[in-house]
Amino acid sequence: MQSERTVDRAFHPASAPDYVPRPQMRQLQLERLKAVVRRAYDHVDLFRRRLDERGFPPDRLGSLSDIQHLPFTTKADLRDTYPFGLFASPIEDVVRVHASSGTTGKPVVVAYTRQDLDVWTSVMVRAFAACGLSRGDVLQNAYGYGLFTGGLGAHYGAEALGATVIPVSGGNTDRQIMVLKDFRVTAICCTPSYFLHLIERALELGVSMRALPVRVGIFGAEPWTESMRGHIEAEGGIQAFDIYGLSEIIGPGVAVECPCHRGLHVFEDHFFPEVIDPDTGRALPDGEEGELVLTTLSKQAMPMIRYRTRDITALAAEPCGCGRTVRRMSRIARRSDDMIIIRGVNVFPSQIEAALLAVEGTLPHYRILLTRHKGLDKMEVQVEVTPELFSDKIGSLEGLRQRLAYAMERVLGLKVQITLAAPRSIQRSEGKATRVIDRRDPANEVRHEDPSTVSVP
Ligand code: DLL
Repeated sequence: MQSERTVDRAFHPASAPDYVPRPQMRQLQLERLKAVVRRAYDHVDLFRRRLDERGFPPDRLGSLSDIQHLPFTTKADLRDTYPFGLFASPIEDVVRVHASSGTTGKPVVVAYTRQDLDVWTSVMVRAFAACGLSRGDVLQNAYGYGLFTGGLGAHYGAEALGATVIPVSGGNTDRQIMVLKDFRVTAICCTPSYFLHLIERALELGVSMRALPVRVGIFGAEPWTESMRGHIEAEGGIQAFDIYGLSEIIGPGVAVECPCHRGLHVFEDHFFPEVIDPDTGRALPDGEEGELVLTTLSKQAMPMIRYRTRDITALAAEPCGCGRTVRRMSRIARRSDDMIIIRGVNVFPSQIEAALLAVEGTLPHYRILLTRHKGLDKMEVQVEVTPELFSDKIGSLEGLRQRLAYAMERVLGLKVQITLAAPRSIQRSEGKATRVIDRRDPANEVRHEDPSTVSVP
């Protein structure tokens, strides 16, 4: 309905598929699913072998629910076929390659045909339009340019939208602040942790982000919480939107929030979402939380059939106040593989972030340090405190420490050592933040960052 669409500041014609009636969308999805499975079967050994093993040739696909008969694809499959083994297009048709490198082993390589890049650009146009951007906006693109998909993905989308793009890339923080200030920037995209760093550095340079014309931030590539959004919006004087994506599927632009901020709309005409029980692989109904599985519906160079993302979410089909009909997924607060098991208790970093930020006096800069003493696991949470509190009497610091320890024990059911750190003492990230440092096995120190990350220069 047109009146509901006006919630968005800018409706871009490319956004039309976001509003199609559900039966029409499902019809389109089925047609595309059949075509993509056929393409994968005909051109990729791995998919052909797996479908043959299941006795499920592509022409048996009769309805969307038949998708559950298709085999899953995992990151291990990408590694095993490194670098080009899952390509469904000859190299002459591949016009771009990106890669996300892990801390160990070979990177995951992904490929795009000309048409794939056009699709990517179109979903990014829809993403930016959903965040209220339009022609006339000046976007500072501080996602890293390079093998990481963030920089170029956002770049072409914003240009196609008609916005003015500043391709500043990640890092060089003082220059970022100069650009923000001097180029009349109205929107910025980067990781949420890097935006926090920008706010803080700007203040040190005597620049208040709140006083600048920047009004929108489009943040993603790493998990962040509602509490973090509250902090970012208050300190940055902006409206913050969550954008989700992953290299294996396309890059940024799989899903994005609209101004209602009630979950992220998935661009379902190109990416078919399912949520499964990560232990059994069983599909879960809308509303239930589980692992997000995505199938690309239009990818040519590298189709992905039922890719297990490891990201935990739930799908919502109810109508959204913005008028979009495409389903929403809840924000990704955690991955199935970022769970820390400490003395038998399961802990997710997002629970720690939410508990920390709920206590007044802390800053959203923290690290989780895991060690082992005489066979017993220990968890230390280091968190920065506000400068006012830090220069205050020892008594108030001790009071804060106790409140934090109590909040942590209540949320996690676990005693946690709290260390209050001086403002600016915890290392800042320019791309994806590293929150967990696991020193339980010193010979094999593990940093719990997404293994698919690339460090953004
Ligand atoms: O991070 C693509 C991207 C770039 C998304 C810029 C958004 C903005 P990868 O490096 O392959 O791709 O990492 C993908 O990052 O599986 C999630 O675990 C995590 N992730 C991405 N966006 C979000 C988000 C890019 N909004 C992995 N919230 C994914 C939480 C996110 N986690």
